[in-house]
Amino acid sequence: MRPGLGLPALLVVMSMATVVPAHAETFQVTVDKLDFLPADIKAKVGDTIEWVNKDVFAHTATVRGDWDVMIPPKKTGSFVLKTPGDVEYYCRFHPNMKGRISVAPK
Ligand SMILES: [Cu+2]
Repeated sequence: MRPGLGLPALLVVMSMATVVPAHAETFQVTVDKLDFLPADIKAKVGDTIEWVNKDVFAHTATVRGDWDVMIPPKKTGSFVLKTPGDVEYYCRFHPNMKGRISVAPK
């Protein structure tokens, strides 16, 4: 008996992998003990920032007058960068937590 499903299943897996756009990156920022690490990131439009919260309380990544990402305790929050420029973000619950993203055009 020949196993009939092996090759088609492999092709499906390979075509799924090619759907991911090669040029967009994901940057991880660890949130630990009231700190964004790294606090300074260089990215470009279309990239994703993913915050990984190691603390047992919630944080946010908030840009005044613009976007706001909730980062629940022991979970992640993410945001896709849409506009170029330098952004400074902070946590609404702990305003002395600060980070910076320098967003280059695509
Ligand atoms: Cu916070």
